[in-house]
Amino acid sequence: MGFPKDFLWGAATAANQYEGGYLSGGKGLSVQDTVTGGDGIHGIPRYISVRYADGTTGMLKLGMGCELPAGAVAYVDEKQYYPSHVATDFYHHWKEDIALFGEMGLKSFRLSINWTRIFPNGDEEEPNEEGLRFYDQVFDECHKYGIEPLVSMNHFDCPLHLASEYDGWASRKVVDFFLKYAETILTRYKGKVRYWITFNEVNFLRSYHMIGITETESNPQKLAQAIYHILLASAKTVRLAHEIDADNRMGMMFAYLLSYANTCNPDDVLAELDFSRDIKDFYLDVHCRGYYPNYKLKEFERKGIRLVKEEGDDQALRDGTVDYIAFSYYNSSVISSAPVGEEAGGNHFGGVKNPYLESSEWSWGIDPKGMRIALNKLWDKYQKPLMIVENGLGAKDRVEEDGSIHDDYRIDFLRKHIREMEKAISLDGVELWGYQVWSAIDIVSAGTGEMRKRYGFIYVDKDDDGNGTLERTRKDSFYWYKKVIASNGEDLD
Ligand code: BGP
Repeated sequence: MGFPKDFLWGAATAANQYEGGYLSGGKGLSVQDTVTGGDGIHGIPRYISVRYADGTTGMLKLGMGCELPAGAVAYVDEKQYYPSHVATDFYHHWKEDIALFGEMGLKSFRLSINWTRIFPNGDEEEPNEEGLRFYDQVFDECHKYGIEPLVSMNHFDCPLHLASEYDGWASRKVVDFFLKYAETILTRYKGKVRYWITFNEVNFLRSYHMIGITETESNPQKLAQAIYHILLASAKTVRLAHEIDADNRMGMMFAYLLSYANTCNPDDVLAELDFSRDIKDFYLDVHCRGYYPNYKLKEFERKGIRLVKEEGDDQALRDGTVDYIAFSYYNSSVISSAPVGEEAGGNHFGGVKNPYLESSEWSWGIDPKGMRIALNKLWDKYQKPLMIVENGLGAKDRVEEDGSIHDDYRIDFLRKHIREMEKAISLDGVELWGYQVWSAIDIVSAGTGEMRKRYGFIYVDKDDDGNGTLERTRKDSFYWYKKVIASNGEDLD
């Protein structure tokens, strides 16, 4: 019973939400550096500052249906506030933060490498040594505390130069630029990093601010080609990583949107099947089986999409299947064939509101049992080891007069999910390598750009407008998780 002895209890972050230092140490601009802050609770969206082909500029609202027209590029407008520029400043606090992670007893720490810290424009011949040195220090410091780094090569991040000059991932050249970046970091950090993720939430990589391509909505052929390039780059990276070090454990990462059919009406069941295939199964099938599934090929046929491939590509996909499946799990969704009732919120997709579940302040349905279901579905289908690399609660925290933060709601959320995870291991026999809570420390929200939507075990003094001392304070959940880890998941009180 219980968790395996070497279970990776950890916590996660992402460079564009945490690192800051956006132009320090030779770093170049990333598309994320052109995205403003927002306010999810008050419905204030995030914007990208855009320069159009005719030279005019404007602010483009991010969200469903938003796209940059061909020829448009994003830029940094000095009058705007961009949360990624400082974020919660890991760049200048890494020593202090890793010491706190060590104190909490983390066995693993998930972070992403900023592509533009290593290749500022993305297409240089030589990497930026100062950027490489930064992560050397970070990984060495992690090992000092016995923390295993778990590294995402790409977390919603594309060099701005690649977006402006090549139309991002729409260009085949970007596959080679990414491989060069991957080879550089795999070689440099050999022996320091063993657990890798190629792309974060690969099933959400569809918009300009993540993959740097224009016409994401109006040109399905171009989007399908860009996604193909990403999947190909990922597969080639897996193969390369195994060649560089047979000890490397290569994972793909996707957002597990567990979905239920709204009723037993076969139309709802079919709608759920379509949704699942489109939003998650397709990506898993390619990464785990090494080829495009028939339902996707048929969809391409119907839509008149023809992928442009090069010789050897099919083999590369087959050779690059992953060693383990990493996924984020926040909420489940309900799918209906016809519009009904109230919409739910969620990690990129809400669906119909589930009457059996409670919701977070941001209306994400809380579904711990869904996590057990997700683990079982994945294990049954692919028989590959699993790793939960994001799970957590975004909530507003209150700092008491004495400086303490009583985040019992977060503890309650995590406790319920850990119990279900334990059942999946001990009752269902799922092979689970680890659990990375989102997030190790407070960072900027990816969806809304807010600071007030906090996930961390450690509070960072900073508000939605960028004001604050950046001082770090342990929350109650910090001490609680420390106990959980020390007891290998037995003491959840
Ligand atoms: C996932 C992303 C993370 C993270 C998390 C929480 O989709 O991989 O980057 O931020 O969701 O989402 P949010 O920050 O929008 O609350």
